[in-house]
Amino acid sequence: TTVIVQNAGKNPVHRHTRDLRMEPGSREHLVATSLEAAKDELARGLEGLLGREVPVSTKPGQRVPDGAVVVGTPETSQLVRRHAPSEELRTVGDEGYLIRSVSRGRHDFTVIAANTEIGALYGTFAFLRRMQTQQPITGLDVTEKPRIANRHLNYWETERLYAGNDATGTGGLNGENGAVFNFAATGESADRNLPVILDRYLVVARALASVGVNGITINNVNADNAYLTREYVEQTAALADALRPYGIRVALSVKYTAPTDERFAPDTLTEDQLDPYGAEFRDWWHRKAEHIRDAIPDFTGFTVKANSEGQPGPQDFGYDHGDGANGIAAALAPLGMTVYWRTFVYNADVDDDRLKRAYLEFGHIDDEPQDDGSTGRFADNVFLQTKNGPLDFQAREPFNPMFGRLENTNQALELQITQEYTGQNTMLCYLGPMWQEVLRTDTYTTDEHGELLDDRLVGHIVDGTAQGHPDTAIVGVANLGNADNLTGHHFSQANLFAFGRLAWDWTLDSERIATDWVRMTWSNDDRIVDTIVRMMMGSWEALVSYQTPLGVAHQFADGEHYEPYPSQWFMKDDWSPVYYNKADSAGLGYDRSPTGSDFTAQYFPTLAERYGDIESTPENLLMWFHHVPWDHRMDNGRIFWEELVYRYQMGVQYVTWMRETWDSLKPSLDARRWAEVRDKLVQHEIDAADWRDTNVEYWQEFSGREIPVDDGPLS
Ligand code: GCW
Repeated sequence: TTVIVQNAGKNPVHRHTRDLRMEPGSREHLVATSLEAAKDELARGLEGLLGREVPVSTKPGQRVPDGAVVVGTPETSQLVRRHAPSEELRTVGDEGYLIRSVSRGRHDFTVIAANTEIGALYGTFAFLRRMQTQQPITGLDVTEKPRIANRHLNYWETERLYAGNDATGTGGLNGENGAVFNFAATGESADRNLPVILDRYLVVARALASVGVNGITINNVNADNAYLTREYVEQTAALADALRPYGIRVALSVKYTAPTDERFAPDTLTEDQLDPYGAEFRDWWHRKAEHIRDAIPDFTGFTVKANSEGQPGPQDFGYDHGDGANGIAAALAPLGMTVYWRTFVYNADVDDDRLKRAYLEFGHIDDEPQDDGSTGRFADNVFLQTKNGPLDFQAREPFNPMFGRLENTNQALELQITQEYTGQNTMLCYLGPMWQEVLRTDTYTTDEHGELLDDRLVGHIVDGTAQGHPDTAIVGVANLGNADNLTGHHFSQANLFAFGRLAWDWTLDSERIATDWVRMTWSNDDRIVDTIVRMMMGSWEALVSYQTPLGVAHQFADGEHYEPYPSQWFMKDDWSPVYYNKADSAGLGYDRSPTGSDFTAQYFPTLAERYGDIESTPENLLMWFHHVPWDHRMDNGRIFWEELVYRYQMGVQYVTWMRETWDSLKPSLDARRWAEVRDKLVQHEIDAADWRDTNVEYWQEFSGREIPVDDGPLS
C-alpha cells in the first residue's frame, strides 16, 4: 500500500513560539499541519500493523496505485476533489469525515476526506482503528461527525496525582510533581520546561486526537493566578503550538478575583472595583484575554470555579453567578471566547442537604425573564458546567436534575475520567458503563405546556437536541500524568478512550468501545478479547457493590478519597461519611423524599414521584433518596440488611474472579504489562475486601443483626 497525502505541509498552523523544540533524544517530532500528523499516523500505524515500511507521497497530480490510502481535503487534494462527492462532504461539517472505498479499473483504493485538515486526521484515526480491530476495510462508505461540539478536558490530576510516577504512585495533595505538562514551577528540571516539548506531550496529543478530544483546560480549577502572568502565558502558548496540529485548543482556569492579585501590578483592581457590570472589571478581563489571544490565537476561554469550596466568586461582593459569569463573558465575547462556569456549589450551613444547592443558586437565573422578551440571564458564551451527579463523582449517582431543569442556558456535562472515587490508580474500573447509564437516563423533561419532550435523555440535553441549545460541550476531568503509561494503571487508558468515543457519539455502546480498546491494546484473539471485555464490563458495578452499594454515598476517608471510613465525622457535615449514611438502629441512608430534605422535588414530576417513594425508587439508588429500614423487603425477597451484605460480598468476589482470570491470561499477553496489571489486581482485591469488612462491621453495630453466612464468610 501507499499513503498519499497531497500538499500535506501546505497550510501550517500558526506557531507563536519560535524556539519551540523537542528535548534532545526525542522519539516524537513536531508537525506543522494536521495533514502531516495524518500522514505520520498512517505511515507509523500501517507499518506497525503490516510489519513493513509503507511508501508515502505528498506530491500533487499522480496516479493512485492499487491499495493506496488517500487523505485530504478538497482544498489540498485534487484526488479528494475527484473521489469524494461534495454533497456527502457537506454533511460532515467541520470535524467530520468520510471514508470511501473507490475502484478505478483494476485499482482499488481508500479515500479519507474531510472539509478540514483536522477532520481528515480524525478520519485517519478512524481508519486505523478499523484496521487495528480487524474490521473490513473494503466496501467502505462511512460518514461520521461528532454530536457534541466541544469535547474538552479539565486537568486537575495535580490534586492527587495517581497518574504520576512518583514512588508511592499516589503523590500528595496539591503536589506538582507528576503532572503531565511541565511548567516553570514544576519539579522536573528547568531545562525540560516549556517551550521544550517532551515526548509525552505529543503522545498525549496523538491519543486525544485519536478519540476526537478537541480542548483542554490545562490547570487546576482551584486556579493559581500565575497562569495569567506573562511568563506562564508564554509557556502555555508553546504548549498550544505543539497541540494545535492535533486539533486541541487550550483554555485556562481562572480565579474570579484574579484582577486584585498584586502579581499583575500595576494592572490590578481593588476589591471595590470587582463589579461585574463595571467597566474596570470587564476591561481588566478583556486585557488579559487579549494578551493571551495574541500569544494563542485559538485560545478557547476560561474555566471558573466560583463560590465553590472556598474559591472566591461574585457572591462575596453581593452579586450572583449570573452577574459574575456574564461579566467575564462580556469581556471575552468580542474575542470569540467562552466561559465554562462550574456549578459545583454546596454549603451545609445553608442547606442541610447539600445536593439541593446548585439548582437553588442557578435555576432562578436560567428562568429569569429578560427585557428583550427572552428567558434566562446567562450570556450565550457561557456554559454552565455540571457534574453528572448532584454530589461529587461518586461511583453511582442519580443524574443531576440541572440537566433538563435548566432550559435556557448552554450546559456542559462534566464527567470524571480520573478515578478519584473509583479506585484511583489501583483498582481496575472501566467507567464506560457508568457514563452510558448517565447519558441514557431519562430526565422526563417537559416543554412549556407540561408535555414530555420526545428526545429527553441526558445525552439529548447535552448534545443540544432536547432544548435546542446552539453550543454544546462535554468535559472530562483528565487522568493524565507523567507515568510511563500516562495514566498509572493500564486499564485507566480505557477510560480516556471511552470518554473520547462517547464525547464524539454518546449513543455508542460501552461494550463495543471496550471491545475496540481491548483489540487495539491487548490482543485480537477472540477468546482473550471476550475475557478481558467481560472483566471490564462488570468492574464498575463490582466497585459500586464493595464500596457504596444500593446508593449509600461518600464513605471515603478525608482527603485522599481512596479508603473507607464510614464512622468518620470531620470539620463540616457536608463531607462527613456519617452525614451521608445516617446509620441508626432504624436503618441506613439519606431521606431526600418529601418526608426528608425533599431534594426529589427538583426532578421533573415523573421522577420526583418515582424517587420520592421507597417502593418505586430503583434499588441501586435506594439510599440516595431514603433512610431504608433494615428489614425493608427487596425485590428479590431478601431483607435490606441481607441484600446489603450480599452486595459487598459479590463485589469482592468479582475482584477475586478478575484476579484469577487475569492469571489465566498470562501466557497470551505482553509479559511486562501483564505483570503490572497483576500487581494492581492483587492490591485491588485486598482493598476491596477492606471496604467490605470495614463497612459491614460498622453497619452491624446499628443493625444488630447477624452477618448472613450462606454467601460465604467475610475474609
Ligand atoms: O471532589 C472535589 C475534589 C477536589 C476538586 C473538586 C472540584 C479540584 O476532591 O479535588 O477540586 O471536587 O470538582 O472542584
